[in-house]
Amino acid sequence: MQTSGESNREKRMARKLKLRGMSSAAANHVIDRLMRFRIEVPSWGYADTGTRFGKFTQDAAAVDIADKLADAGVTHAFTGICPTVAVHVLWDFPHGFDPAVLRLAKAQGVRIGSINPNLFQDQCYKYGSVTNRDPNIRKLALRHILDSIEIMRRVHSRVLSLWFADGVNYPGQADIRQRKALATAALKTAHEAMGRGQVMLVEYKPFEPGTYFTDFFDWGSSYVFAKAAGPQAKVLVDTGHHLPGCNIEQIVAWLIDEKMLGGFHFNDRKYADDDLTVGAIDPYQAFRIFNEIAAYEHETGKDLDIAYMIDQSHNVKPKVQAMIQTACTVQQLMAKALCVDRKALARAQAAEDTIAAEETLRAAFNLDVTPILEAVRKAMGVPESPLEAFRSSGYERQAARKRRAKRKALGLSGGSTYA
Ligand code: PSV
Ligand code: MN
Repeated sequence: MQTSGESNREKRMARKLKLRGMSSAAANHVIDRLMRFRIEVPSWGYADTGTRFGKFTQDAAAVDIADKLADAGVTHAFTGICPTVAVHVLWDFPHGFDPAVLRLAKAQGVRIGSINPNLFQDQCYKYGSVTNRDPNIRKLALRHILDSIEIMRRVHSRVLSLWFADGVNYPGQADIRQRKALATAALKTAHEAMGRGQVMLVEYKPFEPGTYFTDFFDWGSSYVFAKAAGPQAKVLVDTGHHLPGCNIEQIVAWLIDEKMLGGFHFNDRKYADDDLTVGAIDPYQAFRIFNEIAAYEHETGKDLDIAYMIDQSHNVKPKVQAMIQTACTVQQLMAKALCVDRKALARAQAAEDTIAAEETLRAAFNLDVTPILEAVRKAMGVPESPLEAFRSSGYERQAARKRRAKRKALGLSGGSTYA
Protein backbone atom coordinates (compact mmCIF):
# COMPACT_ATOMS: atom_id res chain seq x y z
CA MET A 1 0.00 0.00 0.00
CA GLN A 2 1.10 3.58 -0.61
CA THR A 3 3.00 5.34 2.15
CA SER A 4 2.44 8.81 0.73
CA GLY A 5 -0.62 10.15 -0.97
CA GLU A 6 -2.81 7.66 0.82
CA SER A 7 -6.48 8.09 0.23
CA ASN A 8 -8.73 8.93 3.15
CA ARG A 9 -10.16 5.48 2.84
CA GLU A 10 -6.75 3.86 3.32
CA LYS A 11 -6.04 6.09 6.29
CA ARG A 12 -9.34 5.05 7.79
CA MET A 13 -8.40 1.41 7.24
CA ALA A 14 -5.03 1.91 8.94
CA ARG A 15 -6.81 3.54 11.89
CA LYS A 16 -9.29 0.69 12.18
CA LEU A 17 -6.50 -1.87 12.16
CA LYS A 18 -4.49 0.03 14.73
CA LEU A 19 -7.49 -0.13 16.98
CA ARG A 20 -7.27 -3.88 16.55
CA GLY A 21 -3.60 -3.78 17.59
CA MET A 22 -2.09 -4.21 14.11
CA SER A 23 0.55 -1.95 12.58
CA SER A 24 0.10 -0.71 9.00
CA ALA A 25 3.28 -2.54 8.01
CA ALA A 26 1.81 -5.81 9.25
CA ALA A 27 -1.50 -5.08 7.54
CA ASN A 28 0.31 -4.28 4.29
CA HIS A 29 2.15 -7.56 4.43
CA VAL A 30 -1.15 -9.41 4.79
CA ILE A 31 -2.69 -7.41 1.95
CA ASP A 32 0.27 -8.17 -0.35
CA ARG A 33 0.00 -11.89 0.32
CA LEU A 34 -3.75 -11.89 -0.21
CA MET A 35 -3.27 -10.12 -3.53
CA ARG A 36 -1.44 -13.27 -4.67
CA PHE A 37 -3.86 -15.76 -3.12
CA ARG A 38 -6.07 -17.72 -5.54
CA ILE A 39 -8.41 -20.66 -5.13
CA GLU A 40 -9.79 -22.95 -7.84
CA VAL A 41 -13.49 -23.72 -8.16
CA PRO A 42 -14.82 -27.16 -9.18
CA SER A 43 -17.05 -27.34 -12.28
CA TRP A 44 -19.20 -29.95 -10.49
CA GLY A 45 -20.05 -27.46 -7.73
CA TYR A 46 -22.28 -25.60 -10.19
CA ALA A 47 -24.20 -28.64 -11.41
CA ASP A 48 -27.08 -30.49 -9.82
CA THR A 49 -25.72 -33.01 -7.37
CA GLY A 50 -27.25 -34.98 -4.59
CA THR A 51 -26.76 -37.81 -2.20
CA ARG A 52 -26.90 -41.49 -3.00
CA PHE A 53 -30.61 -41.26 -2.22
CA GLY A 54 -31.40 -38.83 -4.99
CA LYS A 55 -30.88 -35.44 -6.51
CA PHE A 56 -32.79 -32.25 -5.79
CA THR A 57 -32.58 -29.96 -8.75
CA GLN A 58 -32.26 -26.19 -8.98
CA ASP A 59 -33.44 -24.21 -11.98
CA ALA A 60 -30.28 -22.10 -11.99
CA ALA A 61 -27.92 -25.10 -11.80
CA ALA A 62 -25.54 -25.45 -14.73
CA VAL A 63 -26.70 -27.81 -17.49
CA ASP A 64 -23.43 -28.15 -19.37
CA ILE A 65 -19.82 -27.00 -19.44
CA ALA A 66 -20.80 -23.66 -21.00
CA ASP A 67 -23.05 -22.90 -18.00
CA LYS A 68 -20.40 -24.08 -15.55
CA LEU A 69 -17.82 -21.78 -17.12
CA ALA A 70 -20.29 -18.89 -17.05
CA ASP A 71 -20.89 -19.52 -13.33
CA ALA A 72 -17.16 -19.78 -12.70
CA GLY A 73 -16.67 -16.54 -14.63
CA VAL A 74 -19.17 -14.75 -12.46
CA THR A 75 -17.63 -16.22 -9.28
CA HIS A 76 -14.29 -14.83 -10.37
CA ALA A 77 -15.74 -11.49 -11.42
CA PHE A 78 -17.24 -10.98 -7.96
CA THR A 79 -14.37 -12.36 -5.85
CA GLY A 80 -11.26 -11.71 -7.97
CA ILE A 81 -9.61 -14.83 -6.60
CA CYS A 82 -11.06 -17.76 -8.60
CA PRO A 83 -9.53 -17.58 -12.08
CA THR A 84 -9.40 -21.35 -12.71
CA VAL A 85 -11.96 -24.15 -12.90
CA ALA A 86 -11.29 -27.79 -12.12
CA VAL A 87 -12.94 -30.20 -14.56
CA HIS A 88 -13.91 -33.83 -14.32
CA VAL A 89 -13.10 -35.35 -17.69
CA LEU A 90 -16.21 -37.44 -18.33
CA TRP A 91 -18.64 -34.96 -16.78
CA ASP A 92 -17.27 -31.97 -18.63
CA PHE A 93 -16.05 -33.56 -21.87
CA PRO A 94 -18.61 -36.36 -22.30
CA HIS A 95 -17.94 -36.47 -26.05
CA GLY A 96 -14.19 -36.08 -25.75
CA PHE A 97 -12.14 -32.92 -25.47
CA ASP A 98 -13.58 -30.00 -27.38
CA PRO A 99 -11.25 -27.06 -28.12
CA ALA A 100 -14.30 -24.76 -28.09
CA VAL A 101 -14.17 -25.10 -24.30
CA LEU A 102 -10.98 -23.06 -24.25
CA ARG A 103 -12.66 -20.24 -26.15
CA LEU A 104 -15.70 -20.39 -23.86
CA ALA A 105 -13.49 -20.22 -20.77
CA LYS A 106 -11.57 -17.28 -22.17
CA ALA A 107 -14.79 -15.44 -22.96
CA GLN A 108 -15.85 -15.89 -19.33
CA GLY A 109 -12.49 -14.65 -18.02
CA VAL A 110 -11.39 -18.00 -16.55
CA ARG A 111 -9.01 -20.85 -17.41
CA ILE A 112 -9.25 -24.62 -17.11
CA GLY A 113 -7.43 -25.75 -13.98
CA SER A 114 -6.89 -29.23 -12.62
CA ILE A 115 -7.89 -32.22 -14.71
CA ASN A 116 -9.74 -34.94 -12.83
CA PRO A 117 -10.15 -38.33 -14.50
CA ASN A 118 -13.41 -40.22 -13.75
CA LEU A 119 -12.38 -43.65 -12.54
CA PHE A 120 -15.49 -44.41 -10.52
CA GLN A 121 -18.70 -44.30 -12.49
CA ASP A 122 -18.44 -46.93 -15.21
CA GLN A 123 -19.83 -50.41 -14.53
CA CYS A 124 -16.44 -51.96 -15.25
CA TYR A 125 -15.06 -50.28 -12.09
CA LYS A 126 -17.33 -52.16 -9.70
CA TYR A 127 -14.29 -53.97 -8.23
CA GLY A 128 -11.79 -51.20 -8.79
CA SER A 129 -10.04 -49.30 -11.56
CA VAL A 130 -6.24 -49.38 -11.34
CA THR A 131 -6.44 -52.03 -8.61
CA ASN A 132 -8.97 -54.24 -10.40
CA ARG A 133 -7.81 -57.86 -10.63
CA ASP A 134 -8.84 -57.90 -14.32
CA PRO A 135 -5.91 -56.63 -16.44
CA ASN A 136 -8.26 -55.42 -19.17
CA ILE A 137 -10.07 -53.13 -16.76
CA ARG A 138 -6.77 -51.88 -15.35
CA LYS A 139 -5.77 -51.10 -18.93
CA LEU A 140 -8.98 -49.11 -19.49
CA ALA A 141 -8.38 -47.13 -16.30
CA LEU A 142 -4.79 -46.38 -17.25
CA ARG A 143 -5.87 -45.39 -20.77
CA HIS A 144 -8.31 -42.89 -19.25
CA ILE A 145 -5.55 -41.42 -17.07
CA LEU A 146 -3.24 -41.12 -20.07
CA ASP A 147 -6.02 -39.47 -22.09
CA SER A 148 -6.52 -37.07 -19.20
CA ILE A 149 -2.81 -36.20 -19.30
CA GLU A 150 -3.23 -35.46 -23.01
CA ILE A 151 -6.16 -33.16 -22.16
CA MET A 152 -3.91 -31.41 -19.63
CA ARG A 153 -1.49 -30.67 -22.40
CA ARG A 154 -4.22 -29.33 -24.68
CA VAL A 155 -5.76 -27.04 -22.07
CA HIS A 156 -2.37 -25.99 -20.64
CA SER A 157 -3.22 -27.33 -17.22
CA ARG A 158 -0.50 -28.01 -14.66
CA VAL A 159 -2.39 -30.33 -12.38
CA LEU A 160 -3.59 -33.91 -12.76
CA SER A 161 -5.79 -34.57 -9.75
CA LEU A 162 -6.28 -38.25 -9.04
CA TRP A 163 -8.98 -39.64 -6.82
CA PHE A 164 -9.55 -43.38 -6.93
CA ALA A 165 -12.78 -44.88 -5.65
CA ASP A 166 -10.95 -48.21 -5.58
CA GLY A 167 -11.60 -50.22 -2.47
CA VAL A 168 -13.44 -53.22 -1.12
CA ASN A 169 -16.48 -53.79 1.06
CA TYR A 170 -15.75 -56.99 2.93
CA PRO A 171 -12.86 -58.61 4.77
CA GLY A 172 -11.33 -61.29 2.62
CA GLN A 173 -12.67 -59.76 -0.61
CA ALA A 174 -9.24 -58.85 -1.96
CA ASP A 175 -5.51 -59.00 -1.33
CA ILE A 176 -4.45 -55.69 0.25
CA ARG A 177 -0.79 -55.89 -0.75
CA GLN A 178 -1.57 -56.96 -4.29
CA ARG A 179 -3.84 -53.93 -4.72
CA LYS A 180 -1.09 -51.69 -3.33
CA ALA A 181 1.31 -53.08 -5.95
CA LEU A 182 -1.20 -52.58 -8.78
CA ALA A 183 -1.90 -48.97 -7.77
CA THR A 184 1.83 -48.26 -7.55
CA ALA A 185 2.44 -49.65 -11.04
CA ALA A 186 -0.37 -47.55 -12.55
CA LEU A 187 0.86 -44.34 -10.90
CA LYS A 188 4.41 -44.95 -12.10
CA THR A 189 3.25 -45.39 -15.70
CA ALA A 190 1.07 -42.29 -15.48
CA HIS A 191 3.95 -40.30 -13.99
CA GLU A 192 6.21 -41.26 -16.89
CA ALA A 193 3.64 -39.81 -19.30
CA MET A 194 3.55 -36.41 -17.63
CA GLY A 195 5.32 -33.41 -19.08
CA ARG A 196 7.81 -31.18 -17.31
CA GLY A 197 6.18 -28.72 -14.94
CA GLN A 198 3.07 -30.87 -14.56
CA VAL A 199 2.07 -32.12 -11.14
CA MET A 200 0.24 -35.29 -10.16
CA LEU A 201 -1.87 -34.98 -7.03
CA VAL A 202 -2.83 -38.13 -5.18
CA GLU A 203 -5.97 -37.78 -3.07
CA TYR A 204 -7.02 -40.09 -0.24
CA LYS A 205 -10.25 -40.93 1.52
CA PRO A 206 -10.78 -43.37 4.38
CA PHE A 207 -14.01 -44.87 3.10
CA GLU A 208 -16.68 -44.53 0.41
CA PRO A 209 -17.47 -46.18 -1.82
CA GLY A 210 -15.35 -48.94 -0.27
CA THR A 211 -16.64 -49.48 3.24
CA TYR A 212 -14.09 -52.03 4.46
CA PHE A 213 -11.12 -50.21 3.00
CA THR A 214 -10.16 -47.91 0.19
CA ASP A 215 -6.81 -48.42 -1.54
CA PHE A 216 -5.84 -44.75 -1.10
CA PHE A 217 -7.05 -44.47 2.47
CA ASP A 218 -5.02 -41.83 4.31
CA TRP A 219 -2.21 -39.31 3.89
CA GLY A 220 0.38 -42.01 4.57
CA SER A 221 -0.87 -44.15 1.71
CA SER A 222 -0.94 -41.17 -0.66
CA TYR A 223 2.55 -40.24 0.50
CA VAL A 224 3.88 -43.74 -0.20
CA PHE A 225 2.15 -43.89 -3.61
CA ALA A 226 3.33 -40.40 -4.59
CA LYS A 227 6.92 -41.15 -3.57
CA ALA A 228 6.86 -44.34 -5.62
CA ALA A 229 5.30 -42.61 -8.64
CA GLY A 230 8.01 -39.99 -9.02
CA PRO A 231 9.14 -36.47 -8.14
CA GLN A 232 6.19 -34.69 -9.73
CA ALA A 233 3.66 -36.53 -7.56
CA LYS A 234 2.41 -34.97 -4.31
CA VAL A 235 -0.35 -35.52 -1.78
CA LEU A 236 -3.74 -33.86 -2.08
CA VAL A 237 -5.54 -33.17 1.21
CA ASP A 238 -9.32 -33.06 0.90
CA THR A 239 -10.40 -31.65 4.26
CA GLY A 240 -13.56 -33.79 4.31
CA HIS A 241 -11.62 -37.02 3.86
CA HIS A 242 -10.60 -37.75 7.43
CA LEU A 243 -12.05 -39.75 10.24
CA PRO A 244 -13.65 -37.69 13.02
CA GLY A 245 -11.18 -36.15 15.44
CA CYS A 246 -8.26 -36.38 13.01
CA ASN A 247 -5.72 -33.58 13.46
CA ILE A 248 -5.65 -32.32 9.86
CA GLU A 249 -3.31 -29.41 10.53
CA GLN A 250 -0.70 -31.83 11.82
CA ILE A 251 -0.93 -33.81 8.57
CA VAL A 252 -0.58 -30.54 6.67
CA ALA A 253 2.47 -29.50 8.70
CA TRP A 254 4.14 -32.86 8.12
CA LEU A 255 3.46 -32.80 4.40
CA ILE A 256 4.78 -29.25 4.13
CA ASP A 257 7.89 -30.27 6.01
CA GLU A 258 8.39 -33.30 3.75
CA LYS A 259 7.83 -31.11 0.63
CA MET A 260 5.00 -33.46 -0.26
CA LEU A 261 1.97 -31.23 0.06
CA GLY A 262 0.52 -30.76 -3.41
CA GLY A 263 -2.71 -29.01 -2.59
CA PHE A 264 -6.11 -28.96 -0.99
CA HIS A 265 -9.69 -29.75 -1.72
CA PHE A 266 -11.45 -27.47 0.75
CA ASN A 267 -14.89 -28.16 2.16
CA ASP A 268 -16.39 -28.63 5.60
CA ARG A 269 -18.07 -31.59 7.25
CA LYS A 270 -19.97 -32.57 10.30
CA TYR A 271 -19.91 -36.35 10.04
CA ALA A 272 -18.07 -37.70 7.00
CA ASP A 273 -17.43 -36.46 3.46
CA ASP A 274 -20.38 -34.05 3.68
CA ASP A 275 -19.01 -31.54 1.12
CA LEU A 276 -20.44 -28.58 3.05
CA THR A 277 -19.22 -25.06 2.40
CA VAL A 278 -15.93 -24.14 4.10
CA GLY A 279 -16.37 -22.80 7.62
CA ALA A 280 -19.99 -23.94 7.86
CA ILE A 281 -19.26 -26.21 10.81
CA ASP A 282 -15.76 -25.49 12.09
CA PRO A 283 -14.01 -22.38 10.76
CA TYR A 284 -11.34 -22.74 13.47
CA GLN A 285 -10.28 -26.05 11.89
CA ALA A 286 -9.72 -24.35 8.53
CA PHE A 287 -7.95 -21.48 10.29
CA ARG A 288 -5.55 -23.91 11.97
CA ILE A 289 -4.69 -25.37 8.55
CA PHE A 290 -4.00 -21.89 7.17
CA ASN A 291 -1.98 -21.15 10.27
CA GLU A 292 0.43 -23.95 9.31
CA ILE A 293 0.75 -22.49 5.83
CA ALA A 294 1.24 -18.96 7.11
CA ALA A 295 3.82 -20.15 9.66
CA TYR A 296 5.83 -21.87 6.91
CA GLU A 297 5.63 -18.83 4.65
CA HIS A 298 6.67 -16.54 7.50
CA GLU A 299 9.66 -18.75 8.26
CA THR A 300 10.83 -19.12 4.65
CA GLY A 301 9.72 -15.78 3.21
CA LYS A 302 8.26 -17.69 0.23
CA ASP A 303 4.71 -18.53 -0.88
CA LEU A 304 3.98 -22.22 -0.57
CA ASP A 305 3.61 -23.47 -4.14
CA ILE A 306 0.50 -25.63 -3.88
CA ALA A 307 -2.94 -25.90 -5.50
CA TYR A 308 -5.73 -24.39 -3.42
CA MET A 309 -9.01 -25.84 -4.63
CA ILE A 310 -12.61 -26.04 -3.49
CA ASP A 311 -14.35 -29.42 -3.68
CA GLN A 312 -17.95 -29.04 -2.63
CA SER A 313 -21.39 -30.17 -3.76
CA HIS A 314 -24.14 -27.71 -3.06
CA ASN A 315 -27.28 -29.73 -2.66
CA VAL A 316 -29.46 -27.15 -0.94
CA LYS A 317 -27.55 -23.86 -1.30
CA PRO A 318 -27.74 -21.95 -4.61
CA LYS A 319 -24.59 -22.94 -6.44
CA VAL A 320 -22.87 -19.65 -7.29
CA GLN A 321 -23.74 -18.12 -3.93
CA ALA A 322 -22.28 -21.14 -2.15
CA MET A 323 -19.09 -20.81 -4.17
CA ILE A 324 -18.71 -17.08 -3.56
CA GLN A 325 -19.45 -17.58 0.13
CA THR A 326 -16.74 -20.28 0.27
CA ALA A 327 -14.12 -18.31 -1.67
CA CYS A 328 -14.65 -15.33 0.65
CA THR A 329 -14.49 -17.53 3.76
CA VAL A 330 -11.26 -19.14 2.63
CA GLN A 331 -9.76 -15.72 1.88
CA GLN A 332 -10.91 -14.45 5.29
CA LEU A 333 -9.42 -17.44 7.15
CA MET A 334 -6.15 -17.09 5.24
CA ALA A 335 -6.13 -13.38 6.21
CA LYS A 336 -6.63 -14.27 9.87
CA ALA A 337 -3.85 -16.85 9.76
CA LEU A 338 -1.53 -14.24 8.22
CA CYS A 339 -2.37 -11.96 11.16
CA VAL A 340 -0.99 -14.36 13.79
CA ASP A 341 1.65 -12.50 15.79
CA ARG A 342 4.54 -14.91 15.09
CA LYS A 343 6.97 -13.19 17.47
CA ALA A 344 4.48 -13.29 20.36
CA LEU A 345 3.75 -16.94 19.57
CA ALA A 346 7.46 -17.85 19.56
CA ARG A 347 7.96 -16.01 22.86
CA ALA A 348 5.01 -17.78 24.47
CA GLN A 349 6.19 -21.16 23.22
CA ALA A 350 9.75 -20.58 24.46
CA ALA A 351 8.40 -19.65 27.90
CA GLU A 352 6.07 -22.71 27.94
CA ASP A 353 3.24 -20.24 28.37
CA THR A 354 0.48 -22.39 26.95
CA ILE A 355 -2.26 -19.86 27.65
CA ALA A 356 -0.41 -17.02 25.91
CA ALA A 357 0.44 -19.25 22.94
CA GLU A 358 -3.13 -20.38 22.46
CA GLU A 359 -4.46 -16.86 23.00
CA THR A 360 -2.11 -15.60 20.27
CA LEU A 361 -3.81 -17.94 17.82
CA ARG A 362 -7.27 -17.12 19.11
CA ALA A 363 -6.60 -13.39 18.89
CA ALA A 364 -5.88 -13.73 15.18
CA PHE A 365 -8.86 -16.02 14.64
CA ASN A 366 -11.14 -13.52 16.39
CA LEU A 367 -9.67 -10.49 14.61
CA ASP A 368 -12.06 -8.59 12.37
CA VAL A 369 -10.14 -8.62 9.09
CA THR A 370 -12.87 -6.83 7.14
CA PRO A 371 -10.75 -3.68 6.54
CA ILE A 372 -7.98 -5.86 5.07
CA LEU A 373 -10.37 -7.78 2.83
CA GLU A 374 -11.98 -4.55 1.68
CA ALA A 375 -8.57 -3.11 0.80
CA VAL A 376 -7.68 -6.24 -1.18
CA ARG A 377 -11.00 -6.23 -3.03
CA LYS A 378 -10.70 -2.55 -3.80
CA ALA A 379 -7.24 -3.11 -5.28
CA MET A 380 -8.60 -6.03 -7.32
CA GLY A 381 -11.52 -3.98 -8.56
CA VAL A 382 -14.20 -6.33 -7.20
CA PRO A 383 -17.10 -5.53 -4.86
CA GLU A 384 -16.24 -5.09 -1.18
CA SER A 385 -18.97 -7.56 -0.27
CA PRO A 386 -18.96 -10.06 -3.13
CA LEU A 387 -21.82 -12.19 -1.83
CA GLU A 388 -24.15 -9.26 -1.22
CA ALA A 389 -23.29 -7.75 -4.59
CA PHE A 390 -23.92 -11.05 -6.35
CA ARG A 391 -27.23 -11.60 -4.57
CA SER A 392 -28.51 -8.31 -5.86
CA SER A 393 -27.07 -8.75 -9.37
CA GLY A 394 -30.03 -10.67 -10.85
CA TYR A 395 -27.65 -13.27 -12.36
CA GLU A 396 -29.36 -16.20 -10.69
CA ARG A 397 -32.83 -15.27 -11.92
CA GLN A 398 -31.61 -14.92 -15.48
CA ALA A 399 -29.64 -18.16 -15.34
CA ALA A 400 -32.69 -19.99 -14.00
CA ARG A 401 -34.83 -18.74 -16.86
CA LYS A 402 -32.30 -19.64 -19.57
CA ARG A 403 -31.45 -23.01 -18.07
CA ARG A 404 -35.07 -24.03 -17.59
CA ALA A 405 -35.55 -23.41 -21.30
CA LYS A 406 -32.36 -25.28 -22.15
CA ARG A 407 -33.42 -28.34 -20.13
CA LYS A 408 -36.79 -28.30 -21.78
CA ALA A 409 -35.28 -28.10 -25.26
CA LEU A 410 -32.89 -30.96 -24.46
CA GLY A 411 -35.65 -33.05 -22.91
CA LEU A 412 -33.78 -33.29 -19.60
CA SER A 413 -35.92 -34.24 -16.67
CA GLY A 414 -35.34 -33.57 -12.97
CA GLY A 415 -33.65 -35.72 -10.38
CA SER A 416 -32.92 -39.36 -10.05
CA THR A 417 -33.52 -42.02 -7.46
CA TYR A 418 -32.90 -45.72 -6.92
CA ALA A 419 -36.00 -47.21 -8.50
C1 PSV B 1 -14.33 -37.75 -3.88
O1 PSV B 1 -15.15 -37.74 -2.76
C2 PSV B 1 -13.91 -36.34 -4.25
O2 PSV B 1 -13.45 -35.67 -3.11
C3 PSV B 1 -12.85 -36.35 -5.32
O3 PSV B 1 -11.99 -35.25 -5.20
C4 PSV B 1 -13.66 -36.19 -6.57
O4 PSV B 1 -12.89 -35.70 -7.63
C5 PSV B 1 -14.70 -35.21 -6.11
O5 PSV B 1 -15.01 -35.62 -4.79
C6 PSV B 1 -15.87 -35.20 -7.05
O6 PSV B 1 -17.08 -35.37 -6.46
MN1 MN C 1 -11.90 -34.17 -3.25
